[in-house]
Amino acid sequence: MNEENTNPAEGSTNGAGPTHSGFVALIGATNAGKSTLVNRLVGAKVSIVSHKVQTTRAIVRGIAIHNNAQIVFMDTPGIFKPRRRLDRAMVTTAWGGAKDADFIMFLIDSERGLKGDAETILEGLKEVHQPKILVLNKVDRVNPEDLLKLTAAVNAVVPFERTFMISALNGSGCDDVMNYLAGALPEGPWYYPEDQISDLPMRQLAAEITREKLFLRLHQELPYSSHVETEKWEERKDGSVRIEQVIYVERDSQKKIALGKNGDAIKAISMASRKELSEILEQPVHLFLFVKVRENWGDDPARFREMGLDFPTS
Ligand SMILES: Nc1nc2c(ncn2[C@@H]2O[C@H](COP(=O)(O)OP(=O)(O)OP(=O)(O)O)[C@@H](O)[C@H]2O)c(=O)[nH]1
Ligand SMILES: [Mg+2]
Repeated sequence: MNEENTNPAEGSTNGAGPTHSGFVALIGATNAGKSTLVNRLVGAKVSIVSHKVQTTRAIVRGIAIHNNAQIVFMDTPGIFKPRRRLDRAMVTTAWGGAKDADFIMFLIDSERGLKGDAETILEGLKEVHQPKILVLNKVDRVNPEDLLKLTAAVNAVVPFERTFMISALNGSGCDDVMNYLAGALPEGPWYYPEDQISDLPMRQLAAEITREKLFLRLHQELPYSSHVETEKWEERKDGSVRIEQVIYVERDSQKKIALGKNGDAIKAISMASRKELSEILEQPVHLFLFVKVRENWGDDPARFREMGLDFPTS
């Protein structure tokens, strides 16, 4: 945080014209690459990514500055057909994010096209009245002709202001998106100090990083019934930090999976998480992971609050 600059709009652009700012919600099916794109546009990891579906659970704001504009990207959970209570909370949150935004970015995995959830979301977007842009992602995986067909098919249902073809993974086309948004967002003061890139408290980002490693390591075995919380954060005199986290699972059998044979899984998860955390924090990290069973945490309102989600009552 820049303590001296209490009014974020002041002095931020070196006098080069008025400032612009606004919120841009990324909406799309799960696994479309929304979090990858937010990290790319912000230029730092603010939201976790995995090859599994339903990685993002709550709205994460990633903040980028481009030209005179401060663009606040709202990474939302992917939209899909909800089954469990947690699913419903995630999907409601994603649509809620769209309502709060100045701009909507609808992200499609070009390889999948409108198959499955993307088509349902597109229908839902008819009712959303903010300006919308279409972003066809993963163009590194498809041939250009298919992209033109997809562009036409999507715009025939909902007309978008613009269509962009990008790869969030290798960055192609991403500058065009930034240039467009920076010019299109309304004039106004910046919402955050210029050196802030996320609104997620460090404790929560640290929990998310561990959850990402858990997802990556236990992709087949561990279902979505896991949740990570940071319980202790202790800065030490020698400049290092001691972090204690708990991985909550719903059943004893899941605890065994999270620990792995001879503790192999938890060790690997801990090592990967510690490595990334010490890079982000730029200080040595001592990470202690514990696995606990908390039956039906997926029905516990307190856990939802901790994740930044509203608790659906039905
Ligand atoms: N080939 C390719 N893969 C990509 C691209 N963008 C994202 N991916 C991959 O797609 C997978 C899903 O990415 P995420 O960013 O987690 O997707 P998401 O839309 O945030 O998913 P949820 O949070 O589950 O809704 C990851 O394995 C990414 O590496 C891209 O441009 N090209
Ligand atoms: Mg995500």
